[in-house]
Amino acid sequence: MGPLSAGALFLLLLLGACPEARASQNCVNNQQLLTVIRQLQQLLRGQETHFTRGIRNMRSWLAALQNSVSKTVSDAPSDISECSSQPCQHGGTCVRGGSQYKCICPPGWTGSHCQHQTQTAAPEGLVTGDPALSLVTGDPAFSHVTGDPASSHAPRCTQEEHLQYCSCEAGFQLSGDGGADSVCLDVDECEFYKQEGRPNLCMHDCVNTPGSYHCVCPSGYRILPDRQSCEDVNECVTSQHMCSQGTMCINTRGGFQCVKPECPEGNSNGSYVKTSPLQCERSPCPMDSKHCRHLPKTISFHYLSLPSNLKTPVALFRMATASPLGWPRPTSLRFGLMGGKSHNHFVIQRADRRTGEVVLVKTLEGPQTLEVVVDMSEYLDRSFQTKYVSKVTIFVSPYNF
Ligand SMILES: [Ca+2]
Repeated sequence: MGPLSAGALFLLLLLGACPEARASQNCVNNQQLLTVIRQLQQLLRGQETHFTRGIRNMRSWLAALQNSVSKTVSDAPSDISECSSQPCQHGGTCVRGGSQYKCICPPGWTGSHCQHQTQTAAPEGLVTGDPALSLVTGDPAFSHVTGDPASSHAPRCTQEEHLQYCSCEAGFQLSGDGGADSVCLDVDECEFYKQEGRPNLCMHDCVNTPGSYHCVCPSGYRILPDRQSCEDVNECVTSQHMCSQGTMCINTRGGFQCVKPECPEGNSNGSYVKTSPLQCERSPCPMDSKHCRHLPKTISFHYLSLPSNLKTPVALFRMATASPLGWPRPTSLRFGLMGGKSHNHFVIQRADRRTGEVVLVKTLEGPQTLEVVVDMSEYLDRSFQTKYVSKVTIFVSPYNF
């Protein structure tokens, strides 16, 4: 046994962050910087959505305003009793409102006097009615026609003198050059924003719908109230997992894992007992067994869930002694990577005098699972005292979130 009791020392593992005051300044700054960068990215995404909604609202508002202005120009009657002259054609109903009247047209007819058939081609001299969209005319995203009949319809047109003004509802755009055969075509927002240099509308996938779009998340994620971002579902707390008895549920990004940490099998040199679901402790060594004293005093298990393509290098976790160094405590510590699957993805470095830090140095693309084993040995005047081992399993999501 080393000079320290198990209670005098603990293994500090900081998963995915280094918030401790003891952390090296460098690590804290990098982590804080990453947090700020992520917050800024989130803010940008919010702004993009806000901007898109703004454009949509503006289109809607302009279309409504144009209709209203056109009607004011062409509908203004000289006499409020004009309804008696039956101004509404094709079975339209004349309704008085204040000093004006209005025609409520039957299906298939439009215009201030129900004089236009809605499916009839617009006459020459037609003016496109949606200035907000003129900047994107000619964009392939706006001439997209699907088999869905809801993705195109006749424009809303009003007649003024010899000119016909046509407009489309928000989310639609007049086709072609706005000529006689023009129809209102659905704007494929997903396609439009997929093009280079334009922001992503959705964190994962975008689904175009007639007049609009919506975002969808992959299985294992839920959409957030911003209708754009995806958040992992924690199956372990929602009881959606099917982990059998004796196994532990570990939440991962986009899923979950059932794990069963096992202690090494005992032999004549030493044996282990499970002291908690995630820790094994070596049984006391015989007085004369030097080999036993070199076995890890504790073996602890840790699980991390990471997104794909995390920017590297990034510190993933730390291992430290809580006790101050120096007599009668250990005078020095040594840290090492003991291998484990894909250990070449990691390096270990000193964060400070009593803390080791495991750093991911290769970009990981999911889905994949890695394992890294870290050991920390205590020395007293260059003489080995005790070793502690942490086994870290890393689950990498197939997505960047
Ligand atoms: Ca999950």
